[in-house]
Amino acid sequence: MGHADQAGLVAYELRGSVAVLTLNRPEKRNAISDNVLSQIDFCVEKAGREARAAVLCGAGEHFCAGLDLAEHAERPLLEAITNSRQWHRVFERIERGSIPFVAALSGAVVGGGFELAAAAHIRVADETAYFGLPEGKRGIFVGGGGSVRIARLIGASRMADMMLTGRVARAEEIERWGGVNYLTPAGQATAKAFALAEAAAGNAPMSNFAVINALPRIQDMSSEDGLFTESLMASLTTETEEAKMGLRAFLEKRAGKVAPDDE
Ligand code: 1HE
Repeated sequence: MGHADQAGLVAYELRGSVAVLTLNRPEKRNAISDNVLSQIDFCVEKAGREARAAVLCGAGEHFCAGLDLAEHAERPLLEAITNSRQWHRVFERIERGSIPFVAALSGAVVGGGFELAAAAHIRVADETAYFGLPEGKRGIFVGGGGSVRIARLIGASRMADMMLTGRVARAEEIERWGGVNYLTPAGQATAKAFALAEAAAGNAPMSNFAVINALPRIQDMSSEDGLFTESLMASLTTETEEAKMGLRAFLEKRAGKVAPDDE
């Protein structure tokens, strides 16, 4: 099926330099079917070409109910593996692309929906958000990168608890565990995520690229290799025109100072 046939499953809008991607299947709680996944891929690629940051959110009350279970029930073994690998490829494009993604979370952030959120660089949850990993209850395992990304965010032990017992964590709990970066009142996650994306969009693209691509890889290196890689990245970013302008602007007192937020 061509992308045009699936248009609408993920809404795409470019607002200034920020792309807003909205999972748009509220009647199925934004469950991720093959077509939704391929639309996410298409929109992520488009955002990478024309935006400097992106917001990922869901239409309706729920961010995402995870994998489309109706479709998955029909899948033979080998297809289940290749399908999981496809999720990995698409989420990898979010996590290791060149622009930052901010996820705005409300209602159900469940299974593959949590895995998708974990591939973003910053997560904002409103107070209605709840997080579950019901794979155990469904007789399956995470397949969208959760065992790596969610385990790193909240810890493998907390993730195991959620999967083994069906524990559903509220937004404040997940924030305490490191799974989300910001909490907002109900209905305000997308506005907050957009403001954060706009702030990130104002950075030098090379700096954002380094944060997205070097920082997480350095976590997988030895300290020695990490520090060496950091020096290489630091020298590379310093060579960019943006760095020269940014440093000069501060020294000539044209740039903003560092100050704590008002909130
Ligand atoms: C779905 C899905 C889905 C809803 N696949 N169709 N994910 C889950 O195990 C979560 C399953 N869903 C739920 O627990 C609930 O639907 C919610 C808590 C998310 C929302 O509840 P509610 O009361 O607002 O909605 P609902 O009435 O349960 O669902 C509305 C419709 O969406 C209904 O279809 P309808 O045709 O009867 O109207 C549901 O069947 C449909 N729906 N969720 C398919 N997930 C890469 S591996 C990842 C592994 C996983 O993600 S496992 C976790 C899967």
